[in-house]
Amino acid sequence: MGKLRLILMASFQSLFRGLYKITFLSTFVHSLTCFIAGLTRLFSGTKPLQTYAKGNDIPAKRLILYEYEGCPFCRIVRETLSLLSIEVLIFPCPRETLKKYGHLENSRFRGEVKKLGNKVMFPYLIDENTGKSLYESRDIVSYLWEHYSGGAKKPFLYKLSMRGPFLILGFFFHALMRPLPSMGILRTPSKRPEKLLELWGREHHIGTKRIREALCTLEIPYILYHSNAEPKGTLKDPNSQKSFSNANEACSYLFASYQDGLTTEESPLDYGKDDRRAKRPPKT
Ligand SMILES: N[C@@H](CCC(=O)N[C@@H](CS)C(=O)NCC(=O)O)C(=O)O
Repeated sequence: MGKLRLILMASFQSLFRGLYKITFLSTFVHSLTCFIAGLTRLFSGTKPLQTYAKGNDIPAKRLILYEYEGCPFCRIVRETLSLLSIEVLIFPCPRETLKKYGHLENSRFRGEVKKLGNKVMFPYLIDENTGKSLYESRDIVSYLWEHYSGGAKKPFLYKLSMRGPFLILGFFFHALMRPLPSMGILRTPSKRPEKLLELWGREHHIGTKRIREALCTLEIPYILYHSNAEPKGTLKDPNSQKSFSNANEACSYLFASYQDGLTTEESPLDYGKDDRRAKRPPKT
């Protein structure tokens, strides 16, 4: 990663830290930055595929995804799940540190991925319907199309968003626009809820994204429904019987109810400090 890019990202991080402290600006800045991040991904997956509404190929058992919000490879998998309206059980695996690739010490779910797939890399998808487990975002996306698209055609904008330049643009702008550790990048220690939380929404929907970020940093597992059964951005917590449709309220509730320590606070300048020449795990 170029030094200049890291400096730029660190500057944006400081800028946003300041802006979010100004209460009346905070919601506007959240919305604007989520919107720009979505725009640079061409809002891929936000509009469901119409043919899928007929109910073709719905997985009998819910798919399971280990991922985190700050990971661009996880994003393209979520975009595809959203486009195909597939519900999924999410186990959030934010980083413990930016300094080291695949670091695992206190994380709630990273250890499960290591045990199941033998490497700490995301996204990681498990499909109990076929007994398949997959790393590699591109492989997962192809798998989803092959098994759960009902033979539908890929929409033009979705195909475009998967091309190199848009992947790079999306990655870069997302990192600039949503740079704070608590935006689903680094972990915030939390109490684990007994029952799974539930979230309705689509990829790049602003309210849904903000709630996903909070659930992610707090490592709270949840069912993500890509359906219209509830308005987008609805969060339900069966542990307290509470329901929210406002992202500010939902995020405040999540932190007040479950946070149990401080978010790992690092700057993009820490990226790769402890493993500058770390090798990516080999493809299996
Ligand atoms: N080629 C893989 C790359 C996956 C990858 O490098 N994921 C990063 C997150 S974006 C990762 O797992 N990093 C290790 C970590 O988070 O500690 C893919 O397309 O899925």
